[in-house]
Amino acid sequence: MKIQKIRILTLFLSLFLISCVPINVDPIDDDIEEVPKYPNIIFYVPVETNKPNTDFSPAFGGQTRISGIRTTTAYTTSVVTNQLSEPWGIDVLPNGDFVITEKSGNLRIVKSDGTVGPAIKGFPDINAGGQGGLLDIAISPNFETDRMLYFTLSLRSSLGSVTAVGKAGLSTDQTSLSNFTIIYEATPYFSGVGHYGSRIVFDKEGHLFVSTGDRQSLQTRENAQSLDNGHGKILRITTDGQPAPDNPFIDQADKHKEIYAYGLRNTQGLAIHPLTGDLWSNDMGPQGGDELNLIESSKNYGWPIISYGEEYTGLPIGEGLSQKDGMEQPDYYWDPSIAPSGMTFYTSKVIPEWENNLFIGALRGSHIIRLMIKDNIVIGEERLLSDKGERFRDIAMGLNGELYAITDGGIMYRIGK
Ligand SMILES: [Ca+2]
Repeated sequence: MKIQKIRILTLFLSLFLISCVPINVDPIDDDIEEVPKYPNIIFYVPVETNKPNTDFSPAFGGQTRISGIRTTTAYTTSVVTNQLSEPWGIDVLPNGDFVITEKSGNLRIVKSDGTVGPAIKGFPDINAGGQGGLLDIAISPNFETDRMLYFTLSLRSSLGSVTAVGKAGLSTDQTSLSNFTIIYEATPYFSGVGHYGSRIVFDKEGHLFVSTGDRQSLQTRENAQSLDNGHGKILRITTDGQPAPDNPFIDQADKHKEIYAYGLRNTQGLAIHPLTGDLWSNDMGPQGGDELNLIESSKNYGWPIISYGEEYTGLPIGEGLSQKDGMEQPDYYWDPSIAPSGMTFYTSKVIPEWENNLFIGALRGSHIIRLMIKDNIVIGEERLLSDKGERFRDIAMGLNGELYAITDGGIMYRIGK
């Protein structure tokens, strides 16, 4: 009895003392989440705290709002230049200089000290209205010998506009382009000026993956599901614009042989996984339902039949389905939308915890997403540079283990040690 009284008194005394003494606990500790499978990684509550637009249930645990992660290695962020005009695509030359496209139709060479070169012209009739313009850029894997650059752009004709792929040689003094040639057009042309895609990356065989969009119209949206057109697709072409010889529909006369995968809405992010060689992509959902997809040959990614988003009016997309047999589930999705754009895997060991993580520029979200992916499963999400208020359009890794990101506001950031 006496012991119990003492215990109760001690408890009250402790509570009294705790309430008097300022609690010196890092508030972050309150956010820690236990993930037994990865005991060596510190996880936090999910970074997304806003209310979702939809009430879909994910198809599997961790498909959305995964645990948060936080970079512990010290890194700095600096502005390389703020003198760009609507930059869209960035890639890194073997000499460490950056090639950056500007939507209005300029190519710029930017040096790591922030020197911005003059506008390099030489492109054909670009439709730079709406979401169109000079879009992405990829450097030839053999650049040191062939000097070739590959571009996506919205090409204009009397029929409307189309996502197209072109190539040109960069002069050795890096001031001009030669022999710009269109090698592929994702037909049909359409009068609208939205949802062109479009990213372009080389695969490990030296072929080009190109993403296109559904052209942002109810009239063209269904094109993403049919294989007789180039809208809403991942295409795989040779550097001459021919279908890659082992493409899945190469022997089917009624289909576009350039198609590698389909059922996409507006893919503005493509990246090759450094270890597996797999193609990863993101896709802008409507209201909610932005996706991350591991792209496999011949697969249907569901748009506009399945989606974790809704129309901007709040009405369902089609029958309001998020899952259907024969259609791929996103490996990860965001609701509300962050509007994912250009992305890259971090392949350096300079910031060890970033190695093989995926970094994605977010437009609407105004941050850079870092995803930790293990065995093709997203296990953690972090948001970087959210204090900048910028729309991050594309991101690339420099030669010394830094990341470089460009924004719609014309800024190029360096993020690294
Ligand atoms: Ca999908």
